[in-house]
Formats: sequence, structure tokens, C-alpha cells
Amino acid sequence: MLPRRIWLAAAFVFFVVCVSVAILFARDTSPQPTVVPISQLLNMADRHEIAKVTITSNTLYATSVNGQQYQAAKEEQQTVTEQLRHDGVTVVVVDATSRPIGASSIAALLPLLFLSGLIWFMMRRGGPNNQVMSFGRSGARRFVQGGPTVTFADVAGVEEAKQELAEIVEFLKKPEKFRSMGARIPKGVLLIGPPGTGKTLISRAVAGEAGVPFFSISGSEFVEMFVGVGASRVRDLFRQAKRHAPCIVFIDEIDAVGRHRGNNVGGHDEREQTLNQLLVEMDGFDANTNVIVIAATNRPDVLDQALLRPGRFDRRVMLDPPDINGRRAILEVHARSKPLAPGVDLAAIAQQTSGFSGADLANLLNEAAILAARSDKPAIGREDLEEGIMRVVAGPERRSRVVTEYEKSIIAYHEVGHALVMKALKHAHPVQKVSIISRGQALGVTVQAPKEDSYLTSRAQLTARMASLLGGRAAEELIFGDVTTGARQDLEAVCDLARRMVTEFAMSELGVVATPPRDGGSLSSEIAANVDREAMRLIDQAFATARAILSERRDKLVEVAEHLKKVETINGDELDALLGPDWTFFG
Ligand code: NHX
Ligand code: ZN
Repeated sequence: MLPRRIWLAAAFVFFVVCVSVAILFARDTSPQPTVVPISQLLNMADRHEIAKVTITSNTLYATSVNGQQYQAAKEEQQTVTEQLRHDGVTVVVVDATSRPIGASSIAALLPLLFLSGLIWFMMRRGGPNNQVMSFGRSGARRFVQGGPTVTFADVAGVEEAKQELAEIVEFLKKPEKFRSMGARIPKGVLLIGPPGTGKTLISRAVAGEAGVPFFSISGSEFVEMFVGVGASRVRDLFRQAKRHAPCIVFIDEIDAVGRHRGNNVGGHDEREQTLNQLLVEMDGFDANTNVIVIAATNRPDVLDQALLRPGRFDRRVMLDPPDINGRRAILEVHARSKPLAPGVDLAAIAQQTSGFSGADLANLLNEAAILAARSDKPAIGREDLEEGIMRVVAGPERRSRVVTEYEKSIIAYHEVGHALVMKALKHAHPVQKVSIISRGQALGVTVQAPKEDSYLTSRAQLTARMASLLGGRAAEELIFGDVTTGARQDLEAVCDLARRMVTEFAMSELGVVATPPRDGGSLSSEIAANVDREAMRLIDQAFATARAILSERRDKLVEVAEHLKKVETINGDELDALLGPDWTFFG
């Protein structure tokens, strides 16, 4: 498929040509001369009916005394001038090669002039500054200076990355300074980080800070195309970039083109050609090119080693999900343009959003702003922000989903079962919210948030997590004497965690156990059986813990669940108030 704009341009040119041709033919509306034999014309001259004759090579244009126009052809060599003059006719001979440019000739040229003007205009737009034609080829969008530029002030929560990239900004601003020191200016920077951590944003900010153009394309755009087009797109992209140097070329999802080669037999596929072209272009940069390529990926492990060699993407910058301070800074950036109600504490929101990426936080604030606007509030309140968190975590409420009273009971007891086990266990994270309002796939949710971010998780924390996950199922069993399919998500999570504890973390009686080889292989059947046995033991223990907690506090389970059926949502503080003191009694 050709890009739409090329079709549009072609259709437009076709239209203009049609119109021009029509104008050319319709131009002369004056009466056409009557074609007559030369003999008749000469006879008329003899009768003094002809006033004037214009001769152009072998054609005679005659005007009669009463204004009639005639046209006649004469033989190649024969001259009629003498005879006509003799008949008193004014004779004009026009050299065919130097006809005077009459008004009608200019009119004939007008459409041509118009057409060439148009082509010139389009070529100019299609040239270096173009957004229409040449970018149709490279697919890179250029964000020109003066547009909505992004600077480092718009990027929060990734301080180290900012520091590392500040160096790139320096290179772009004052390449001379570094060159005179004999320093080699980096060609490529690889940004590594999970989705939503601001890889695109920070790249745009580098361009914004340096005041240079920013070209961006996604690796998948190279590969999606016709065979052979990927490589030529790379060529186009870099041709343009060099024309606008100094500048930034941003390639998102570089892994789409940069996956290591040689997996597929036969070799020279489309992606490989594209990758090769990219390497060729980057190797072709010299000290004066001043184009810096920033590529982003969340899968650095699959990248072709060739990309990482010196002189290519030899700088690597890691972008982690933000910690609590980072989240607070990100929230502050996004809240700049949004009115917050007095007393809204972004630090508290940052504390409740462990594991959120920058994009999640942006979403959260946007959802909160929409909610506040919809309820005609003057500013965004705490409840809007908390609902924003819930929307990002579990999706929007689905109040239209109707559940029976009995199911509502099951849901309430299931959720409170989770919550009470969490409250009872010392190593479980605090409960943030318990809700029986349906969201997305879930009929009810219990949300936890760690008191603080951590990079390590202890065995006690993991076993507490397993028991918490099983609290829902344990409550169903205890209260109704029957269980439901609803807990499948919880059960899956528990089994997964148990297996990882045995194999990955060596946290079972089995001790350090052979782990399954990463790429597909399997354990010996004997070890596999042991792993299964140990995982099941961990699950059994966790389930026993959950059951013990709930049967010991069955009265509270009933009290809180019945309350939840009425209010539908309980937050952490309300839960603490309902439970009273001394609730951490296990583990
Ligand atoms: C169904 N949903 O699929 C119905 C609509 C046991 C009270 N027939 O464990 O809602 O059964 O503590 C993300 C999160 C599927 C994705 C939860 C996909 C749950 C949720 C199944 C509560 N809360 N189960 C829970 C629940 C269900 C499901 C999910 C998901 C229920 C339970 C879902
Ligand atoms: Zn559950």
C-alpha cells in the first residue's frame, strides 16, 4: 500500500492536468476561420473581397472586407504574395519560428505556468523542511523547534538518566568543545526500561534542551513494510537527519529490527536488511555528522550484539520504574496544569502507587481530572485521585453488572477474607481498599500497597502473600460450606508463587534445587516431582494459615463483610477502625 498522501498528490496532479487541457481547448471562443481552397481565396482577392492576408509558412489566414475569416493552404514553393499585392490586399508574412507572442499565446501558457508552479511548490514542501512527501518515505515525524517542545523540566523521577543524557545535550550544543579535546562524540544511546518509564519523553527532552530537531520512528514501522522498503526507509531517515544536523533520531522498539540475527535459516530476511542498513548508516557517521541516535527497548536481552559494539549504541541508560520520590515528582509535573483541592497530598498518592510507571501516573491524574470535571468540582479532590488509582489498577467501575444478593454475599466475604488475613499477618502489606464494586473482569477487589518501596522480598513476605491470596477462598469455604470458580485468579497466583519459591528462590525444604534451564529444557522427573511436592506443601501451609486466622476471627469476618455489603467500599483507615487494636497477631 502506498501512503495515502501520495495517492492524494497523484489525484490532485491528475485533476490539474485535466483542468489545464480543458482550458487549452476551450480557450479560443472566437469564430474559427472557414477553410477554403486556395483557388477560391485567390478568386475572392481578384474580386477585391479580401482586405488582409497573413501568411505563415504554407497557411494563409485571410480577413475579408466584411470581416469574415478564411483559411487556406498553399503549395510548398509557390508564392502568392505578388498576386495578392496586385489585388490590393495587405500581405503580412509571419516567420513560423518567431511568431509574435499574442495574448492568446500567454493564455495558452497559463495552465502550464500554474502546473509547474504547483509542482515547484510541492517539491519545495517535499524538500528538507517537508512533512508531506519525504516523511511519507521515512515515516519519521519531525518535531520542529518552536512546536510543543519538551524539556528536562517535564521529565521527573529518572534523575540518573537525566544526568547521563545531559552530556548528550552538551555534545549537541557545543560539539566543537568536545572535538577540540579529541573526544569521540557518541553516535548512539540505548534507553533500557519497561513500558511507560518515559523513554520517548526523555529523548524528546534531549532534543528540546539542545534546541535541535527530533526525528522519531518505531522499529516496528520499519519491519511492517514491503520487502526491501525497511532498508530504504532507514536510508531516507538518515539522509534527512544529516541534512538537519545537529539533531536527534529516536528509534522506538529497536528490538523489532535489532533482534539478534541468525535464528531463521536462509538469513537475509527483511528485518536483517533493515538492521544492516542501520548499522551501515551509523558506521558512516563521521566526526562532523552531529546526529545522535537514541534507541529504546524493554528487551535488551534479545538485541543483536552488533548493535552494542563500540561506535554504535555503546551508551546505555537504564530507566527504572520510579520510586516513591520519583512518583511524587512525576505527579507534581502532571499536576502543574491541574487545579488540586487544598489539602490534597501528592506524597500520599505517591505512597499508594508503588509499581506505577510514569505513564500510569499520568493516566491516574487524567482520570482524576475527568472525574472532577464530570462532577462539576472546582478542583481535583483526594477521592478523585483515589478513584483514579483504582481505575489504573483494576479498570473503571462496572455498575451495570447485576449480581444476586447471594453472589454479593459471596463476593463480600471473599474480599473481606483477603483483607483480614492481610491485617493479621505481620509481613503482609497494609490494606488500602476493599471493594465489592465490579471493575473490569473482577467482581470485587482488595488492594494492598507496601509501606515503602523495596527491591528485595523475604520468604516471610512471600508466605504472607500466599496466605493473603488464599484468604478469599478460605472465607468462602468457612461461611458457605462451598467454594466458587471466582478464585481462579488467586489460585493461579498462589501456585505460580509457590513454584518460584521452590525453584527460583530456593525457599523450600528442598533447599537449593536445580532450576529448569531457561530456554525450554526440563527437570529430571525425580526433581520435578520433588518440586511439585514442595510447592504443594507451601500452598497447604498458606491455606492452613488463612483458615486459622479466619476461623479464629469469624465474628469480625461476618461483621465487616455485612458492613461492606452495605457500603460497597472500605478504605484502609475505615478497616482499621472496624477491626480495633491488636490485629497483627500472626507471624
Ligand atoms: C467470571 N469473574 O469470570 C466473573 C465475572 C471470587 C468474588 N465469571 O479474587 O472477580 O469470576 O479478590 C484480574 C483480576 C478473572 C483479572 C481479577 C480475571 C478475576 C476476584 C475471575 C472475586 N478478588 N473473579 C478476586 C473475581 C470472576 C477473574 C481477573 C480477575 C470473586 C474474584 C473473576
Ligand atoms: Zn480473591
